[in-house]
Amino acid sequence: EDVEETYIMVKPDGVQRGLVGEIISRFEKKGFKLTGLKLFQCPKELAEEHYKDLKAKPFFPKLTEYITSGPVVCMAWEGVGVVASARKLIGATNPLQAEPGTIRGDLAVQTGRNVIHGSDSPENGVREIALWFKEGELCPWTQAQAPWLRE
Ligand code: YYY
Ligand code: MG
Repeated sequence: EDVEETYIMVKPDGVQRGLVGEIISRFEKKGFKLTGLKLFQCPKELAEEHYKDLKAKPFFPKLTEYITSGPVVCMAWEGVGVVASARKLIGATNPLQAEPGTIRGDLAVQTGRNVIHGSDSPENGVREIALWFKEGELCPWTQAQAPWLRE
């Protein structure tokens, strides 16, 4: 099995609404391993680089304004199948379409305030973690519960 890494970020609305603990808790309980965590005020250039594939979209200026409107919580999570699994835990982009039980389905109502980001592929997981974390900010460690999560 391939161990993957994914970049997860609580967006400014999630921080302002006091949802950080709740969101981290869902990934912890699932059994993934946290390897990076910080509260961070994102500069405009970084928001634009992170969302560069959406540059041509009409909502791009509002999106980068939203992401830079307050501190975000940046996280790196590691695990087998973590990229696709995190996307399932997060739910659909439009929170009104997100299933109950997902983070967006339970905690948000609008696409422009959908509280969380998660990488959409293993390649983007690697790219985004390198973009948001500096050398030395990530912390490799051995998870004591590992043998209780996987045979
Ligand atoms: O990966 P995910 O966050 O679920 O959606 P993307 O299609 O990558 O879009 C990134 C981000 O852009 C989305 O979380 C909210 C915002 N956005 C928007 O404001 N309006 C849209 N119609 C589509 C996306
Ligand atoms: Mg995306």
